[in-house]
Amino acid sequence: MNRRDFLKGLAATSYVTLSGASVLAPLNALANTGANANDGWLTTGSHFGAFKMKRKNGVIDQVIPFDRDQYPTDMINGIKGLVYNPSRVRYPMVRLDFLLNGHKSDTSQRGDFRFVRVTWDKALSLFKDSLDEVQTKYGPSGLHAGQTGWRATGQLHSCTSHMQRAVGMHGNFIKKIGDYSTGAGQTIMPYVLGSTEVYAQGTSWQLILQESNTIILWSNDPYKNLQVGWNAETHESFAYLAQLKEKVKQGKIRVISIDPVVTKTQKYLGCEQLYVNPQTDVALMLGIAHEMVSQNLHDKSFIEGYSLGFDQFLPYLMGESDGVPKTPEWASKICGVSQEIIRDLAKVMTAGRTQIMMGWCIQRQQHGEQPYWMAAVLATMIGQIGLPGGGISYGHHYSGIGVPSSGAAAPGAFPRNLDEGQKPLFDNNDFKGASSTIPVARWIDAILEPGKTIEANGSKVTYPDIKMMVFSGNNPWNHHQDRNRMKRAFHKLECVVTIDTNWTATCRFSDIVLPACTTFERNDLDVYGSYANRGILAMQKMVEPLYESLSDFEIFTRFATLMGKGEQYTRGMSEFDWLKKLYNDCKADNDGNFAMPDFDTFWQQGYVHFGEGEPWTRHADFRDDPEINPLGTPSGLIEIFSRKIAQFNYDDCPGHPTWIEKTERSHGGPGSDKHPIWLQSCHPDHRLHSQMCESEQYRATYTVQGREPVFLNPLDAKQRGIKDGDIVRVFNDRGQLLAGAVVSNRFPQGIVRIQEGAWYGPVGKDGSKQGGNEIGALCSYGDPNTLTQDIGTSKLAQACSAYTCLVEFERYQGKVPEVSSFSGPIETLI
Ligand SMILES: Nc1nc2c(c(=O)[nH]1)N[C@H]1C(S)=C(S)[C@@H](COP(=O)(O)OP(=O)(O)OC[C@H]3O[C@@H](n4cnc5c(=O)[nH]c(N)nc54)[C@H](O)[C@@H]3O)O[C@H]1N2
Ligand SMILES: Nc1nc2c(c(=O)[nH]1)N[C@H]1C(S)=C(S)[C@@H](COP(=O)(O)OP(=O)(O)OC[C@H]3O[C@@H](n4cnc5c(=O)[nH]c(N)nc54)[C@H](O)[C@@H]3O)O[C@H]1N2
Ligand SMILES: [Mo]
Repeated sequence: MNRRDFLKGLAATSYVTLSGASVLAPLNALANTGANANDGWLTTGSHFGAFKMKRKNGVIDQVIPFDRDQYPTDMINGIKGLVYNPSRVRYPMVRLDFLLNGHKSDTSQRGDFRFVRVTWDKALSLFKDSLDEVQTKYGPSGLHAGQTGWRATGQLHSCTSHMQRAVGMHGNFIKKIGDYSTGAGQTIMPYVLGSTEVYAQGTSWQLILQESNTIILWSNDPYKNLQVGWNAETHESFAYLAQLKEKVKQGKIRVISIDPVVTKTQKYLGCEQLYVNPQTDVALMLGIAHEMVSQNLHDKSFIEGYSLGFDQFLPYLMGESDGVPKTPEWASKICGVSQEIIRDLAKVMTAGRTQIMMGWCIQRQQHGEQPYWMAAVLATMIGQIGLPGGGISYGHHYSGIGVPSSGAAAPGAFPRNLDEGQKPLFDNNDFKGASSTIPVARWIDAILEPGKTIEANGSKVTYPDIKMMVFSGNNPWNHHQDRNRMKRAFHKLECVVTIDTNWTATCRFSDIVLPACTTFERNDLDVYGSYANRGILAMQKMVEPLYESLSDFEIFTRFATLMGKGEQYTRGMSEFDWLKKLYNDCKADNDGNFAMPDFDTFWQQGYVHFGEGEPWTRHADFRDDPEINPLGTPSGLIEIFSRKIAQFNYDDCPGHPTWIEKTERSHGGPGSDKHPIWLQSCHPDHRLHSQMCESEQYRATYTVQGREPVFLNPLDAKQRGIKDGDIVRVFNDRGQLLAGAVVSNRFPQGIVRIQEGAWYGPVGKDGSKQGGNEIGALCSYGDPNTLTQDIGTSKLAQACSAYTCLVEFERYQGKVPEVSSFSGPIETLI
């Protein structure tokens, strides 16, 4: 959507209105009378972009894009529903049996959704009592408060920092390493190219548009995924995608999307799609590499001058080491791409300037390290790494990577850790021989098997015995895999505390739930444009916190005060004192380089602009002189063979990129005789993960009979007697869900998509919300993580493998239960 279309649409449609009367009534009662009581337009920002909001009678009335945003996302239509929706957590609440029996409660009831309203004082003292009990009985290895997630933007209120600083003032706890997004990629790439690559600034789009002949979008859907950013998104990448579309049309740049499905980007650009069997890209890459060698197309002098280990890799490629030459013929049988096309790709990629752009989905599967490593080998063989418009990138679909950075210093944030010299109440660092840091996606494993030792990136990790978890700013009952396994694990926890704005499934499986206000109910500031760092944006409070919700800052100030540490926590500063400090520190850092007005002027203007940055080529300095500018690998060169990884001796991640079969794979792979369909749980087009699923009217624009869509191939649907709009049951041995059929040619046979972030809404055998705690419960809305597999990618990264997942589906014949995801808990009085 471009800006003009958006504004036109705004006038034509009646804008988002408030939902049920139950939301409306208390809302009016709590209408804003605070510091920003005057109605009118204010500035704010979010992952979905920056915008102006109009407040009328103390209620958010209109949301329009910030005037610098030329390509606002359609999701702006969901913003109001983030504040006004029936899923809001209104009061502090405690699970019924936990209130009655504390740490001795019946934990199998967790998830039955029965909660009791309590006062803030009661909730916070229960929270502190639980932490006291865990620290006394078990020490820091009993507490995990280290999960992070996508929170809301804002440098001051970033909620996970508040929780971790305050809980850290009470005592130490287990932390995580890595993330769900790029767990495998960020672990393998430092061995290969010397940095995570995934979070590095990439070659500027201007140069790519000028220099590239061919762009390979590999498992990559930037047109969908650039709608959101880690900071307030500028959407500047879309201007470049528009130019790319033009060049594709004129035949000046050839874009090939290698993806099992027709992506949003492919449709937008009108570019080519190359279908590949899911999870088989390494075979395809090996086939291309084999062809390059047999046709003598590879760049031997680049390989010689800039990389290490091609000699060790070559015998594997040619089949001398294992008797299997990785010919196009061999590859074709696995990946489903014809030999002719594989051969042609080897030619096309080496004929002109070729930019390979990897997406991240491909590494969120078993052995997800391999396609990233092998793609780097391909790029090395092509020999264009470090040239503008050539080589390889691992992030052009993310947070404006490829938009040149302004170069200004960004504002700091509220501290996540304790200040120098501060000591926790329980000053105990004894983790009893267990690891204090565990790979991010292995926490459920740890709860289930405390004391077990696993391999991880060359080290051994011994699982702690976790008894209590605290979550803020992340939604593990969205982001983690295999709900029924999670239920079993949660039975072993004595206490779970969640701080959230909404009744997410994580709240549902907690004991203490604390209501945070949304980012639109507090004052903050943020970087405008994550990697672009285009300026600083004021995030002006739109309305006072609804119901009894509080800002995370206020929640944890109260909590710290309970520990006698209120002053230490806030450093004696209020919300506005902090904002002024963050701003003025940034102003000092930019002094002489980027002009910034005084704080009051900034706050009134709502924005400071840092200007445009200079185009830039990734790895150009390395190409220029690899001795003076070595990569961060052990050898300083691209490592096609890694001695370090080889020394780990992992069967599932050897010393050079390798094709390894998966435990579950469609299109003839293991497990496909029983459950023939590959489930891809890609990132949602109309949400940020689970965020905005709660936005009622907006959700209604894409749901089918009130359920999350499951995208199905027409033949697959027909074979099962399913029509567009039907309710479908999707299942495997791990779980089952209901979703609404969207039959579409964009999805080939044997593949379905259910987007991650669909709120888990389990119901019991009787269809009741209270039965949601049952193992095997049906998800009434369509959360794909009801079905996914909870295994590590390999002994190297131990990362999330959500895309190694097979399912079957059928037309649902039973009595259709009500969706239980969005209406909040069953309130109980005692
Ligand atoms: N099957 C499958 N699973 C996946 C993925 C996949 O592709 N497929 N992708 C994975 C990836 S890459 C990621 S990044 C994760 C994302 O997983 P998460 O980061 O956990 O997802 P979010 O839904 O963004 O969760 C953020 C939570 O913070 C809450 N929140 C927002 N603002 C505030 C606030 O101001 N205060 C407080 N206290 N809370 C707030 C939101 O309501 C929400 O519940 O999911 C992972 N899981
Ligand atoms: N709108 C929106 N944008 C987002 C997010 C969001 O929630 N909503 N989340 C953000 C976050 S946290 C992240 S981590 C990124 C995620 O970024 P990615 O992980 O790159 O995004 P996905 O859209 O899940 O997957 C991209 C493409 O990979 C393809 N694919 C999957 N498996 C395979 C395979 O085996 N082979 C090949 N060749 N292709 C495959 C899918 O069909 C899909 O088209 O997106 C970010 N952007
Ligand atoms: Mo992510």
